[in-house]
Amino acid sequence: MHEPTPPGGGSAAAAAAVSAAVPVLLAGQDRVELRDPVFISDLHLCAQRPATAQAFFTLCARLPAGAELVILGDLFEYWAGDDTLAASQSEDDALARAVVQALHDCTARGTAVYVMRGNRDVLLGAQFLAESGARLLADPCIARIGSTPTLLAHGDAYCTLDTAYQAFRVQARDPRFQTGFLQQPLAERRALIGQARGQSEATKQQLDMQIMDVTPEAIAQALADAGVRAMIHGHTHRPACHREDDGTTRWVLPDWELEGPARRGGGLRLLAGQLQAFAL
Ligand SMILES: [Mn+2]
Repeated sequence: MHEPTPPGGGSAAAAAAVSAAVPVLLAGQDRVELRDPVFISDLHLCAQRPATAQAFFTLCARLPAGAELVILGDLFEYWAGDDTLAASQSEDDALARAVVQALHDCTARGTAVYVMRGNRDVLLGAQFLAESGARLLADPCIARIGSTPTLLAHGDAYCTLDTAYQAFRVQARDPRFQTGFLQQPLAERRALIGQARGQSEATKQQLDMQIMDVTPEAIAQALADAGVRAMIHGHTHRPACHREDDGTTRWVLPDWELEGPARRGGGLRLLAGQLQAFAL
């Protein structure tokens, strides 16, 4: 979905599916109270990464009742639409159902699940939320973690040096673009996303590493707009805790890759009132 896709001649059923896919967002600056949160992002789950998916299932199964699983985008490698959950044309369909089941098991046990859309799964919609029991977080939103108001974001909005990506980001979040895209048959959407991912990988290899990271100006502006001094985001795959001279703190979540020898993954959790990174 790198290029604009004209709306196809969708049937009434397709149009109904599209309207059902438009989620009810929490308001942009809703305050979410988190008491025992576990933050993760950028798992990039797909059938081709079974060990990573298994690590996610294991984490879900171990979360206690009363905890909150907070997923800050790119849970999935890609999301072609919620009709994935009723499809059987790809191994990724079954994986998607298993992920939704794992999230549902969490919510059924009393572990709240919050999901923010990332750039890869920006089309996560109402059916995904209904079947998983997850609540959708706006990007960005403010969470009160213990007593600290903290800005939560996926992070891609702050990579402002990548102007081509920012133009695409605006388009990918345009409801009219999404509606047109979702009216295409699922197989065509998959093909279009596959093409876009191929282009994206090729482009990334040519981009300066600095362009792929957030800019300090964008982060400072986001914190000022929100009126907070702490934030958590993912997307850049550069896990860190940046404690700045101005007293602000910015946590960056790791991506997950558990297939090869270079295993990595983990997140952030609250221990004794302090955020702490954990590795898998
Ligand atoms: Mn991302």
